[in-house]
This record gives sequence, structure tokens and C-alpha cells, in this order.
Amino acid sequence: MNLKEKLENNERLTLEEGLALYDMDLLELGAYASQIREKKFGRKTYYNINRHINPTNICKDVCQFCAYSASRKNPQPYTLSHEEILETVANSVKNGIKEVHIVSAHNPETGLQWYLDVFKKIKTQFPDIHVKALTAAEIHFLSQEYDKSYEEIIDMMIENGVDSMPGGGAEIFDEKVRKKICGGKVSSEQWLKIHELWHKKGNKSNATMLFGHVESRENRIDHMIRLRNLQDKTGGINAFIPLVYQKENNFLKVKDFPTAQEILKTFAISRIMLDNIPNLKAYWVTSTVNLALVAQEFGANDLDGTIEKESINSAAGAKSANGMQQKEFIELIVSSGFEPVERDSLYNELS
Ligand code: V47
Repeated sequence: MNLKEKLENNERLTLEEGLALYDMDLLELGAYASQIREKKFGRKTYYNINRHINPTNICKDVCQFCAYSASRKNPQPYTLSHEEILETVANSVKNGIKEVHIVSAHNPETGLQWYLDVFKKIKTQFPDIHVKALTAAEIHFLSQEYDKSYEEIIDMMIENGVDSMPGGGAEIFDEKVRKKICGGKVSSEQWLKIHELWHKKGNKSNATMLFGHVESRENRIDHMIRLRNLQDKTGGINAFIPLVYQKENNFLKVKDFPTAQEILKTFAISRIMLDNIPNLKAYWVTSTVNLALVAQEFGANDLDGTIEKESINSAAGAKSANGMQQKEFIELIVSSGFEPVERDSLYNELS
């Protein structure tokens, strides 16, 4: 069967075939991705009302692409107290958030309990709020720093009220590129293992891919296939999130940045290659809002959420520091010809 026949029959594609998709005409590729999206979701586009919190930026690791960590070009080290975090959550609850998304740097000074207690405190005060917290990179760091197995850390997360895991820290799985951009951090194999263990406990997570820096197209397809293999085993990945690289205030030397066409192709290819991951998130923070809206025509069915405050990508140049209002979100989705549907963190439809 040739590639187009396989696309028409929704057959699973190999690495070589995935790579060949990049040579297709953009609109033809988009039409294939759109068909898959439409079959699953019609014109619905999901969003959620959430709040990002980044409790500390002091980090033991040194990722070249990171502009958020206090060891970068703009060092302003901070560690929030649990009281400050709870106050933030209380204010956001008044604004109607349903989820807190908590991601920290790898701070060796706080102790393990500092990382965990905050989840319990949030859950106790706000039992209806979904806590999405601790990337596989953080779990690996905590496991190493405090001499615990991944399973022990995962059990502690569950005991303390973490509901799901965010998809951060995946970057690019190819070992050579990984060494260049974030050597020393959680390895690809470890990232996948941690998500597998989390899924085996009956929980859900997301998966990201940082692209548009020094990786090749082949590295991206390889990344997708490694996730597809994990998903075949566990079925625990809710959403795939391609993150477009932001270039300010970091130490990674990048010659060529992806064009809008390359970004849209990557969304469409993600939708086609990842035939077993239900949701494709166009994270407006890194793609820009306009391109995220266009990505709806290239397979994306989720635009993430209102966020309120964003620190990691805005430090690297994204225009996302203050999030987005729900009303604006809804209007943008409607005016781009799609039907906004508020979802919860596990993709149940709310309104
Ligand atoms: O893992 C860091 C990325 C991630 C840069 O699970 C950068 O729903 C672009 O994972 N340019 C954290 N990206 C954010 C993340 C995330 C975001 C939204 C939703 C979810 C989810 C997860 O941000 C890191 C890293 O890959 N990142 N620096 C940069 N310069």
C-alpha cells in the first residue's frame, strides 16, 4: 500500500512514512489530519479554566533552552511559601478555575516534603480542584535527591492528592539531541518509564515535545513513535502537546527557526502519527494564539486554558505572562469557525 492509500485507510505509519508526510503539500496534509479530528470531535474545540503555578525557579539541572531557571541569563531566584501558593489558588478559585497546573524547577534546598505538602494543603482546602502536578523530570529529580524509587514518589503523589501528571520534561527523546539540550536531566527511557508507572496505577498524564530548535524532522517522528508505543502499552496519555521553541534569554544556539508552515505540518503529522492518543493540544502560549487557531484546521482539538499567569515560556519570549480571559478564548474559537467546549482536566465535557 502506498502512503496515500494508507492515509485514506487510516493505517498506522512507519518512521519513514511519517517523515515523508513533511514533503506533502500543506493543505493536502491538513485535510488528512482534519478528517481524523472531525471524525472524533466534529467542530468541537476543548479548553479549560486553569491556573499555572511555578513554586520555585531554583534548579539543579541546566537545560540549554530554559529561560525560567534562576541559573539562566535573568537570575531572579525565588521560592514561594505554601501560604503564598494557597492564597493564589484561593484567588483563582474565585475566578472559576477547575485545575491548578503546578510545575517547579529542581530545587535541592526545599526538602521532599515541601514539594508534596502543598498538594495536600490545596486538596484539603479545595477538594474540587484538579491538581495536575510534577513532571517526570521533577519525579526523577526527587527520586535521585531523596533516594526513593519512582514508585515510592508516585505513591506519595497519589497520597497527597495529585490527580494527573503534566507532560513536561519530554523535550526530544533522541539521546544525542537530548544530551546537547538538556544533558543530565531525566533520560528518555526514564521519562517513558515514569509515565508508564503512573499509568499502571490507573492515572492519566499528558506528553509534550519541544521542537523547532536543533532537532531534525526525523527526531520528531521518532519522539512520536516512542510515545505511540507507550500508549499501546498503557492507554494513559490524554493529550499530546507539541511545544514550539522560544528563543529569548537562554543559552541554546539555534540557527533556523521553524516557519508557520513547518509548525502546522508538525501538528498535522502529530494527529496522523499518534493514532492512539485522543487529544492534540495547540498550546497557544508557544504557538501564538493566531497559529493555535489555525492549528484547529490541522488536527488540533484542544487549546489548553486561561492559565492566568505563565512563567516558563514567557521567560523565553512567549506573550503569555498574563494568560487569557475565558470570554476572549470563547470568542476566538467561535470566530475561527469552531465550537468551544469547556472540559475538565480529564477531558469530560462541562459546557
Ligand atoms: O518541559 C522550556 C518547555 C515545558 C522552553 O501537560 C520551553 O497540559 C519552549 O510541559 N521554549 C513546560 N518551551 C510546559 C509544559 C506544559 C505546558 C502546557 C500544558 C502542559 C500539559 C504541559 O516547557 C518544559 C519545556 O519543554 N520549555 N523552555 C522554551 N524556551
